[in-house]
Amino acid sequence: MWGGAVAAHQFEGGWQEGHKGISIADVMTSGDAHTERTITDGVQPGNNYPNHEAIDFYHHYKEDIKLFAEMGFKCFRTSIAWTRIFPNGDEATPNEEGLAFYDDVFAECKKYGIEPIVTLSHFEIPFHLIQEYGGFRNRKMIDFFVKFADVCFNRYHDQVKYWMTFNEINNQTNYNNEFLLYTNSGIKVEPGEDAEALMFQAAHYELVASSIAVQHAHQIDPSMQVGCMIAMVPLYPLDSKPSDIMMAEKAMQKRYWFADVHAHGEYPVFMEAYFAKKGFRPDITDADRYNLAHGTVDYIGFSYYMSKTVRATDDNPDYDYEDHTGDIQNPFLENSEWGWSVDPEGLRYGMNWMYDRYHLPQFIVENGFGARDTVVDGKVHDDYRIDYLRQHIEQMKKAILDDGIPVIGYTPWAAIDIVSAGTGQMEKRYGFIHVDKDDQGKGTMNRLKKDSFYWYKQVIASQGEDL
Ligand code: P53
Repeated sequence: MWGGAVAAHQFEGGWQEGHKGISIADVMTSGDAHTERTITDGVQPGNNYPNHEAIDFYHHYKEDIKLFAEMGFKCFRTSIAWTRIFPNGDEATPNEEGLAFYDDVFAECKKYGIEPIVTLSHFEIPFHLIQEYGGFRNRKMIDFFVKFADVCFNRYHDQVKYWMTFNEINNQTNYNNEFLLYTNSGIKVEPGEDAEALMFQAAHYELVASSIAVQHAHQIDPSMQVGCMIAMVPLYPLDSKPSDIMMAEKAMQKRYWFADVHAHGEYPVFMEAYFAKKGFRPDITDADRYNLAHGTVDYIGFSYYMSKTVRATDDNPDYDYEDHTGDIQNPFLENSEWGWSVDPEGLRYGMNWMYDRYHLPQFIVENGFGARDTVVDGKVHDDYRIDYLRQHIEQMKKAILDDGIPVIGYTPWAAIDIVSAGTGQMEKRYGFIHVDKDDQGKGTMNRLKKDSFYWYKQVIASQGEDL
């Protein structure tokens, strides 16, 4: 299935429409390539919160879905904003206006034969659950998430067959990055706290919540397929030096054990050994282990943008992987303005690596190139984006045809220009459709087809033959 992807908080806007509650995305200001987004204590006056309005899909959804249909989309990946369904997260009953909005969106997709693909939690935890319960540092979050998932499965199982539980659950491997721990788990680290220990506990609760949701989905409607969602950023050794090879192996384990639990239903031995070595005693019960074993995922959903490179150093004899360990420039690759390497072959490598390990169908639910675009005479000549996507589709074809990997679909990021998750910018653009809005929030919001729109239309029409 060819299509495109977005996430609710990055494109819907309408942050207070239909009794929607405040989400963690609503308290993040705008940054840029060199400035981190700030997480404020609630919505404070005087700040620029780019997700509040985003590209206002909330009021443009008919026009936008029509454009997706014109490109020939067979599927469309979005998320359900948790705060439209449970504005605070801990209500007894869901918000009917929020549910009705997605009825309309999915019906509009179906009108054109577009299959909706849905992520349940895509950096959109209700802010109230952070304030009241501390986010995923609290076991109660399992129940809140499962309740949200159940409501969505029951309501939409006739419209939505493919689901994912937690978007890029493994981003928080870089637990020292404030943004990544907050968007995955809703955790702000207090002075004196051990961020790594908090991360492992939160991730455990998320993995258990995911495994319960998988079991419920299968009970509610066995035709539903539930996947995990992993950020596949392969970690290469800088050199053929054996210690660099070992560093890369340990780094891959540390970044992908989340998928091991999702797919195999148990913690890999290296993680149990690491907990023992570090003295971490995560709250893991027998019931948790039962659920993990009985709620394994149906497919591996993943994003792919870039690879990173690691090397062994004397001050890290145990090969512990942390954020900075993967910041070495690969001498064979070039980077985007935002420092993301461009590595098409890494997609095929990551797909092979995961297929060897999980033997599950794969769904490439994000892949794309963030770049500045310029509009000249009503046109956007984004050949750099076309080049990026063409090279990645060529590698996907090799993975399917030469390596035999089953692939459910390909939904590049993004169907349309939206707010960047990492920087909050509009001008880090990914879409096939240009939206007239800048980083200051100014613009007409007009939609304009880029060159890549026409190119991707022809790719879909030719089933990937005409690249
Ligand atoms: P932006 C880090 C590494 C890889 C993908 O990212 C990431 C991140 C977090 O920024 O995010 C995913 O907008 C994510 C999307 C996001 C997209 O990649 O920062 O699932 O929500 O928009 C692109 O350039």
